[in-house]
Amino acid sequence: MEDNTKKAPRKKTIDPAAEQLLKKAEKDGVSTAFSRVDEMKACSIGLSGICCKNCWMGPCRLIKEDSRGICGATPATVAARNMARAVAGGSAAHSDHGRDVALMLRGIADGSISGFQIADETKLNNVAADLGIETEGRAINDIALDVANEAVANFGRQEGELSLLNRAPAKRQEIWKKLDIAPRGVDREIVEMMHRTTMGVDTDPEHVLMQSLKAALGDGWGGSMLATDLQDIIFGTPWARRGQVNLGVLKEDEVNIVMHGHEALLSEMIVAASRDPEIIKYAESKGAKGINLSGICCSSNETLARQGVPPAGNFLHQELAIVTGVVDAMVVDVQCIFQALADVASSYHTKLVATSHKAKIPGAEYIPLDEKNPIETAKQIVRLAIDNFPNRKDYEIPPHVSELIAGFSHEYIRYMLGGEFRNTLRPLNDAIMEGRIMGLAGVVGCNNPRATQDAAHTYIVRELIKNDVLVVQTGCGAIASAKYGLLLPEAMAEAGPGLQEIGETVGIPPVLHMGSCVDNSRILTILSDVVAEGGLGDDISDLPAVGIAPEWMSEKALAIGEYFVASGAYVIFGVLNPISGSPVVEDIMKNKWQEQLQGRLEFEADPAEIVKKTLAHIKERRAALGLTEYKPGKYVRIGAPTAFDANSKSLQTPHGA
Ligand code: NFS
Repeated sequence: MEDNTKKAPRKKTIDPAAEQLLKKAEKDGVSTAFSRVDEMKACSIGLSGICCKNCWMGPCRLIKEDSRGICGATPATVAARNMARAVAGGSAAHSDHGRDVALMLRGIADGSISGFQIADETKLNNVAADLGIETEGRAINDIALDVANEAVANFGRQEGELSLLNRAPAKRQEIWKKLDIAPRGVDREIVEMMHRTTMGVDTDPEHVLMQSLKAALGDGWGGSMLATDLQDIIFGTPWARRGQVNLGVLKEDEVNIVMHGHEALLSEMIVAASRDPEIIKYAESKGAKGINLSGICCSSNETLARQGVPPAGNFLHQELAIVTGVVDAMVVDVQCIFQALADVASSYHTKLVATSHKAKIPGAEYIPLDEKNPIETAKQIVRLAIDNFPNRKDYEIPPHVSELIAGFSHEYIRYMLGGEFRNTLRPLNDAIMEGRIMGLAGVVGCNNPRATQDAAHTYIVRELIKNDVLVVQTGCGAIASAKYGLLLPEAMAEAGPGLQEIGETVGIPPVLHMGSCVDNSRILTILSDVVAEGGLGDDISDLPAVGIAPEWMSEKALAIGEYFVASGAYVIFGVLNPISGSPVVEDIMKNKWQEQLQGRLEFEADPAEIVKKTLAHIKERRAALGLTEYKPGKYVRIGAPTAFDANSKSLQTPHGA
């Protein structure tokens, strides 16, 4: 992909709302990630993965294949260790989030946290069954306590295996056993990864990377999966719902609170506090017509999917939201939060509020969430935002808002396809087998200011749906598609004829919003369920499916990429290649992993190439399964004339020809 450095503002994004606010930021003399990227040229040695900073004899820059570090480390060892440490970092972030949710469930169940009830008892019983916990005739709180304790035990377990690995196809579990990468405990694999990559321990690149897969599996099938499942139990399992997106959701006559970060607890509490009649009255007493909540990043995906709170945007919108001048408070917890938010906020009236005991931000107000009584902290924060409402000065709200549908949990997808009593994935499997749906793609991950915001996301998604590939999305990728209307059933007009037929039958969009980044675990569950449903092989690696992170930037994205590979998926990352300095490591991740795991990880900067590789892989998987050859045009495109049209005007296709 083209380097984004030194481009005029309009080239930095395809989003007209972002474009408008970049001009305002420039006029206001405010720097953003979009402008700072111009000043910060990436170090080519660090970027290609061959700078070693693991001890202070260096840093050693291994610019040639025969370069050696002071300890003798090769470029392959260094690139493998850097990748592995990034995966450990990403896995730690998701998993520490999951641990806190498990501790919260325990607190709710034993009564030490007040003000909560279990929102989804069915999910509690289902998760309990997967964890081997008896449910028959037991009180809800007793089941919840056992579920929470078992979840907590998964983090610190020293021996054995994570509980939810049993959701994977049997063949996949065998592969993990054979390669000794079935994680024992979530924490243990991350700690071992950090130990093995410290100076003078594990220097065999293949061996180092194998442990990175084990740590990543602990994220996907452990930390993230528990975060998703337990958040569903506490706050409710997402169900499809309409919503809105983009900076135009901010309101000039209401108190605007933007929730940014990751953990559902904070955002759910702010939602609850903002609905309190006394708080609403307080807002009115300050001249506001109400309290308007919106979100950024994964906090936003969580509250969108469960409460319908609109996202103000994805990762690169965090500073731009403040630049509007109407955000009375931005409330943050952990992950993907720019330190620069405090600087940007100081140029406007916005109060930046840090709420996690794990994350203080210089320049931000610090109001740590009282974990035993979080609603009271949330009310304090909402009042602070209300008090700030009269301090607004000049402002500019871009007019851009798009409609969307979000909330496709795997439970909802099964319900949608089979109804209340026969919930099933059978119609999905049949559609793939018949070739109406050519295959599946998970298009996930971040924005990266080194690439044009949303350009690769939307290009890839559009090309895939055009080719009858059903797309599922999470994280900032899902918000990207939402901004351009791709999460609406109407977007089926851009889909291929086979996918359109499915849309007509089930009423779904061609792109399904499955939640936040920890909810990538929902994709693991659904892929396993598709395998279990039958007719598409006996492992995730048999499925005509690909994972793509077109605009990634985070260690968490690398962890997700690796756990999908370890689960048997072909995964492609866009923008840049963090291991390009070592052809040996590239070969391991592509070819060796293909041999061992029937999954591989590739870095490909060109979005057109990503589409090509995706479609080729899907076709190849279909052929291996002996499925009907994919023939575009075999099915009827919505609105196209049908055989009936020639004879009878009354039998036109549903939208009329
Ligand atoms: Ni995912 Fe969610 Fe967005 Fe990237 Fe950050 S918010 S956890 S890491 S930037 S998709």
